[in-house]
Amino acid sequence: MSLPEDKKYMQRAIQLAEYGRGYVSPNPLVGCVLVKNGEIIGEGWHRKYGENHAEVNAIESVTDKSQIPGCTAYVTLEPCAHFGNTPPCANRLVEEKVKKVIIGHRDPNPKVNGGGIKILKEAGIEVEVGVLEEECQYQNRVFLTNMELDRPFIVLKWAQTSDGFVARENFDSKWISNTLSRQQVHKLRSEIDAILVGYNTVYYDNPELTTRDWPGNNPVRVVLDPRNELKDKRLKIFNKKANTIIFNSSENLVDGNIHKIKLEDFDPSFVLERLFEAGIRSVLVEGGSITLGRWINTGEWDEAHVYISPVTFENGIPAPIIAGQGKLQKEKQIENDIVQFWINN
Ligand code: AOF
Ligand code: ZN
Repeated sequence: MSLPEDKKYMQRAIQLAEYGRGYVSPNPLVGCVLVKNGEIIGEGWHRKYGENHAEVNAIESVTDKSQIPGCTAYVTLEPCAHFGNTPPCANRLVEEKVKKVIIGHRDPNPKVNGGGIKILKEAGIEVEVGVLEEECQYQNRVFLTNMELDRPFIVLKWAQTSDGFVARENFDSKWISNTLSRQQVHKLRSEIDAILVGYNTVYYDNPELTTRDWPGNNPVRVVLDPRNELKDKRLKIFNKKANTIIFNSSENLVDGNIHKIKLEDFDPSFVLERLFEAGIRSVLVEGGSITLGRWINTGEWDEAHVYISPVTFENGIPAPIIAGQGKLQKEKQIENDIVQFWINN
């Protein structure tokens, strides 16, 4: 049974884990809090892929190490049991003589999958699993989707007018959402591994697809070019600011930051399979309406972020419709825009 106190410390661990978003992929977000006699003595989170796990950072944050034996560790994810980039966290918790470990959710990674819990229990450590489990799982929805479905997590995003258009008839889509909304999209880009768009979006909008309005890493830019039309090197997606993958039907080629991958079939499931093989764990599908429509038709999406502006176009390219597939989870106001967050049923 979890006590209100346990939830409080787990909530703090979730908050710490969140600082890793955008920096730890393909790893999960993990936070850890060490508590002794009702006081937090150490805190840590997994900061960057390849570096220390959350538990080790929490242990190392304790100034007086003699306080560690007998403490309780709150970890959002089951401590690992394997030698990967770092040694197993479960062993470290045993060595440090932690008395109790409270875990948010089990790690489905086949290298862990209960193994961490087993190590702790065999060493006589009290273990509790499932405190704020849903919250911890929601925070790690990208990692859990990767582990369970062997595919990237897919977020759809578009901006539409209040009368339901994503662009004018001439494909001009400028000035639908406001500046703050566009900044929010850059934040979203900084948290994701890749942004995917179709050829028309590159041709008509010439987007750079970077996170220039938000601190953080640029995602990989992915363009679908089934008719091999993408030639003009002045287009911004060819600049050196990020890597670009171009799926085409004629060649495989690596030229600096530009990777061309030949595909026979541009069905979303094949595209996703190749991206997953390339190490991409989350994809933001940003347009245009044909590409988004294709993803919606196959049902291959997890979340959709829809920016609705008060602007009206009266006619133009219609916005995708997901109401039949998705459930509206929440709505947020960004100045005069409304953002809807949908999740796939
Ligand atoms: C933990 N604490 O903070 C994280 C864990 O490649 P490595 O060595 O970093 O291992 C990555 C795997 O370890 C990852 O897939 C997941 O199963 C687990 N991540 N475990 O105890 C952490 N980030
Ligand atoms: Zn670990």
